[in-house]
Amino acid sequence: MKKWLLWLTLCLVVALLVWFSCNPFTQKEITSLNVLDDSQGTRLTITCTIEVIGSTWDGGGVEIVAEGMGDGSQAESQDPIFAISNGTVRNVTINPPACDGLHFIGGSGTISNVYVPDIGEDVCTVKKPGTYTVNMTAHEAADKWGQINDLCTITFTSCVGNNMGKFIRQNGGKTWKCVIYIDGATLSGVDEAVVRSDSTTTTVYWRNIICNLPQSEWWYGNFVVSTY
Ligand code: ADA
Ligand code: CA
Ligand code: CA
Repeated sequence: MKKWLLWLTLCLVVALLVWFSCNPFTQKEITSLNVLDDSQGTRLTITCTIEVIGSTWDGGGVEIVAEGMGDGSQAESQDPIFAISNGTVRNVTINPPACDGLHFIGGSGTISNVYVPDIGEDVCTVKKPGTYTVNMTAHEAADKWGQINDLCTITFTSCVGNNMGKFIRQNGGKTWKCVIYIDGATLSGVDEAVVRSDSTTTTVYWRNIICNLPQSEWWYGNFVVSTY
């Protein structure tokens, strides 16, 4: 056989091999980022706190699963799923383990349309002074739903929760004033109180609360309570 024919055959074989390995028609489409798992981009696995600083984090209905951030028990050392300062978190489900929930870390902050089917240590905490708004459905708090550890004006609007010790707790033994608005809450399976505080200057304004407890047991402490 002629040499040039051999070369031609060889080139043809190489060309066919290249074609079959790189053919754009057989290539798989890249459908998701590597932070998403394979359930059609509806699940987001995280391994550290999402810090929302001066921005809006809109999950668009995504479900978060936290790995290595806590076990959702009553251990106090778990990481929050979100830390918010001058920002908004909305439209997200936080699946178990919900660890230490969402933290407000200063300035202003909003939680809107967030769903937590199984609360971890607690579900939202004021860590630093600020003005905050919470609209969330969250169930199964072993003890506290919301925790207030620093000065704030905080509004809970259309919140829903089933099974908890108390809905809101100002940190034990603290006597500084915080201002709490409850603008609609549907609470069932509450064991202890809607709000518990050891401060006499803290003020709770409320309207449209539905709760399994008799109203005489809603407020645990000697703080100021008023409808609005
Ligand atoms: C408990 C604990 C506080 C704080 C709080 C929280 O009340 O005593 O120090 O950690 O929980 O923020 O969960
Ligand atoms: Ca706690
Ligand atoms: Ca906590």
